[in-house]
Amino acid sequence: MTKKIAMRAVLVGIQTQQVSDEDFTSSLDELARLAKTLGVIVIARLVQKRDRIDGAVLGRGKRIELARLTGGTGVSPRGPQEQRKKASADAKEAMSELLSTLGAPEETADLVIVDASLTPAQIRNLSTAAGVEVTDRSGIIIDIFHRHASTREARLQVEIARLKYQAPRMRASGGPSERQAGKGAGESSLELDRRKVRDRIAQLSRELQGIESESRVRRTRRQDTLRVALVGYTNAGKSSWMRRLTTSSVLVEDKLFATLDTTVRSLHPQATPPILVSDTVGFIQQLPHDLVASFRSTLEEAKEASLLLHVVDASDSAFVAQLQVTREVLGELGALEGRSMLVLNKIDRCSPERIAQLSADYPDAVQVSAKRDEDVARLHRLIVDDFAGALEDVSLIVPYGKSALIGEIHKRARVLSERFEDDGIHYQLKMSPLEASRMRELLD
Ligand SMILES: Nc1nc2c(ncn2[C@@H]2O[C@H](COP(=O)(O)OP(=O)(O)OP(=O)(O)O)[C@@H](O)[C@H]2O)c(=O)[nH]1
Ligand SMILES: [Mg+2]
Repeated sequence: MTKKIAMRAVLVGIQTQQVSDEDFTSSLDELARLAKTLGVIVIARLVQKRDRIDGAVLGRGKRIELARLTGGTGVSPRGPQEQRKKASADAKEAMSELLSTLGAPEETADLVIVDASLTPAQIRNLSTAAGVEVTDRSGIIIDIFHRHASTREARLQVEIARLKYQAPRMRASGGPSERQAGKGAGESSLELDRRKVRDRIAQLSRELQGIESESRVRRTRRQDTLRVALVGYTNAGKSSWMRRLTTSSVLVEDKLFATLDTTVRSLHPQATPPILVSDTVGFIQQLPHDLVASFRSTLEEAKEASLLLHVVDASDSAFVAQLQVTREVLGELGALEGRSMLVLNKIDRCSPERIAQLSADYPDAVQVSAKRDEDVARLHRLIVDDFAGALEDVSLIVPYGKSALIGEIHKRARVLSERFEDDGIHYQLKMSPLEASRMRELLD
């Protein structure tokens, strides 16, 4: 999509039989929020019930209704050129007749957003009928990511996903897709353009690999540390909790995909042994596959954490589906094996009845609000206790010749007792099994 500010869009939802009215509406609401995040103004919603989405995307009547709002003809003629020309001219005439009878719409749009995953051919057909640019859910999400990515790693990840999304949608001449691919003047062959895009993807992927191995080194360095990762649907409140648990100043916004980069900070007040907290990119239904793949390394953070805090917006009526989506993607990433805690957030916005229902449905979850100090203290304690439960009772003797290790022990373990004997200092400790074996190696 182009960077024009304040584009005006028509949202199109196609309800197939399998989808309930409630899920359908909440998905369309979410698409409206995605559009808003991009600064796009939604002027109308157009809904159609169909068994499946065919090549024309919408039925004839709906296409005409749409074209009336976007200044198109409502048709996407096929066949030999002569035939197409004639069909277009007829359709144009029919549309101007319709407009003169019905009157022009109050507002018109320059973008159509379809709440589905469309093929390049479907996008082209609908775009011809509407006379304006057409994009789908993936396209919008990729645009948001593109706009919000700030670190080099995130930028590369998004750019790769964007090029992969655009490559099959490129056209030989004219059309919106050409602008997106950033094609210079003078080149005309579609093949050449496609090859350039492939080369660019390969180049960016190499760059990304370099950065990824750096982050891998950083992560390896952190490996011995206890880590908790905040994961969950976009806008659930992960960054709010990052702020509260670490007193860092990460971005918190009532926007979808405010966070695209993983940040890692120390828990505050700090526990012994130290615990690191990471904030991660949020999930959404139908997250484009290329984006999931691109963000794999960012989400490694979640995979390597020993505790996942799965944050959900308990005040959102669609949260059960959101919970499911997050679990699915985490499962795909192989990040569901460790310990996890379900955090029902924004409880301050839930009615007593809802809270009672949540308690019954999710007896093991914690109900909190990031806005309440006492809840911050409570979740902090739960995290520390959770790790304490995962710590082992360890006895160690540090000979006096190795007293340099004493500092390490105090930093990495909770010291239960410390006795000075003839053969060295006798420790009773609580520490992670990993740390314990590392410490034993150092003592050998
Ligand atoms: N009322 C209420 N609002 C909250 C709570 N937690 C977060 N919010 C609000 O929810 C919005 C989203 O919060 P973020 O912390 O940015 O959410 P996120 O999960 O990091 O979202 P992304 O980074 O976009 O995936 C912000 O407007 C927060 O102020 C809460 O417990 N209660
Ligand atoms: Mg965030």
